[in-house]
Amino acid sequence: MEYTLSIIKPDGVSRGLIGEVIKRFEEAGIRIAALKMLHLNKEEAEGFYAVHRDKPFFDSLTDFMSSGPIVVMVLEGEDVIGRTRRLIGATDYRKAEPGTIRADFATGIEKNIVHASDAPETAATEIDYFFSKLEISL
Ligand code: FUP
Repeated sequence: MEYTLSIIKPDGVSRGLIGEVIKRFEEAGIRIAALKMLHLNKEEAEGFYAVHRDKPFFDSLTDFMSSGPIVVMVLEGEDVIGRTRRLIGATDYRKAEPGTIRADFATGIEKNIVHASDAPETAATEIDYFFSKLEISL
């Protein structure tokens, strides 16, 4: 079984899309193994997106990610990393496949509703960033 981390970003939470995103995951047969809401401060958002530290969009991205509450989840399923990425769609919502979460709801490259890990190594690091072993129901 595979695990991944997904985040409903501040725009998804403030627009009332928590249920919609979770419904899409569950209807695809993906199991929620852990879930919580939190509000990152700027430093915590910078830590999460540390790989993007040198990118021109880093400051704006971490301002946005610390601008309001988010919902973080551990998702479980076979090939869940790839399946979740396909459900959310491309980073640039204008290039996202029709029917994906980002194609349906994103309003900008930054305000794209949801995050999901892109590979097994990043999934492990990102899950570890938010959850202790005790918080994940196996
Ligand atoms: P993704 O894995 O699809 O979330 O995309 P990336 O890891 O490449 O980017 C992380 C976040 O940075 C994206 F969700 C949105 C933001 N971003 C920008 O704001 N501008 C860009 O040009 C690229 C990404």
